[in-house]
Amino acid sequence: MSNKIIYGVPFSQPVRAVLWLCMIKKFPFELKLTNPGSSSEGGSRHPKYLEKFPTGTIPSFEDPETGFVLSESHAIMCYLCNKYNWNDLYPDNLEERAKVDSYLHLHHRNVREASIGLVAPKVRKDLYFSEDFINTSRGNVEKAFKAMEEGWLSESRFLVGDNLTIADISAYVEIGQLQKSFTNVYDFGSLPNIQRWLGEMRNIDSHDDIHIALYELGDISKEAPSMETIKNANKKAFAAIQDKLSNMKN
Ligand SMILES: N[C@@H](CCC(=O)N[C@@H](CS)C(=O)NCC(=O)O)C(=O)O
Repeated sequence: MSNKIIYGVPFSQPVRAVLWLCMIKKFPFELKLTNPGSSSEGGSRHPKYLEKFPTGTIPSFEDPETGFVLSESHAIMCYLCNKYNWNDLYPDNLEERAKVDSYLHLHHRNVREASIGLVAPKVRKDLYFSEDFINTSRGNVEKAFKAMEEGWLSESRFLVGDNLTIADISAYVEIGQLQKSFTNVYDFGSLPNIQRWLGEMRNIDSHDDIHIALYELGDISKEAPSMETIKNANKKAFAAIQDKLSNMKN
C-alpha cells in the first residue's frame, strides 16, 4: 500500500497542522516538498500542481491509490479524522463536533491572520504588506484572542472541552509561533488562559518535532531572518520529519 502524500513545507502553519495530526496518530505519509507561491517546478503555482490543486496553496493531500486529491488544511484534517475514525480529536458527539467546526470556520479570517499581521511582514521581505493591511489583521487577531481568553479557554482546558481536538492543533500552529520560545513577536502577559493553554499544547505528542523549523528560525522580534535562514530551517525540519517517519515504520 503506498503512503498518502502531503504537499508542503514545514515552515507553513497550515501544513504543520496537518503533519502534526498525522504524527499524533502515527499515520504514515510522504511529505512532498512544495514551495508556496512558486511557479517553478516543485512550486504550488506550477501548472502541474495547479492541475491537481487549482487553489495553488499548501497543504494539499493526495491518495495515490484512489487519485483522491484535496486542499485546505481543515478539510484535510476533517477528512482524515472521518476516514480513520479519529474520534478522540474530532468528536462523534454532534454538538461537540459542531463546536470544533465553529472554531475551524472562525480561524481563517481571525487567528490565521496572526501570520499575516505579526509574522509575515518580518519574514517575507520579498512581499509588500501595507500598514492598513497589517493593522486590520492585528485587529482581527486581537478580537479572536479576546474570545479565546474570555470565552472558550476560561471555561475549559482546551478549546472544546477537556480534551485536545483538531481545533487546538489548528489554533496552536498560528498562536504558538508567536511565543517567546519561537518568534517572540507577541506578549501574552495579559492573557493567562491562553498562556495556560499554550503550556498544555507544548506537552502534546510530537510538538517539538513539528516545530523544528521555528526552533531553527529563532527570535525574529529585532531582526528579520534571511532567506537562507528560512531555507535551512525548512531543510532541517524536513530531515527531522523524515527521520520520525522512518522510525514510525520500524
Ligand atoms: N486556508 C488555507 C491556507 C493555505 C495557505 O495560506 N498556504 C500558504 C502557505 S502558508 C500558501 O500556499 N501560499 C502560497 C500561495 O498562496 O500562492 C489552508 O488552511 O490550507
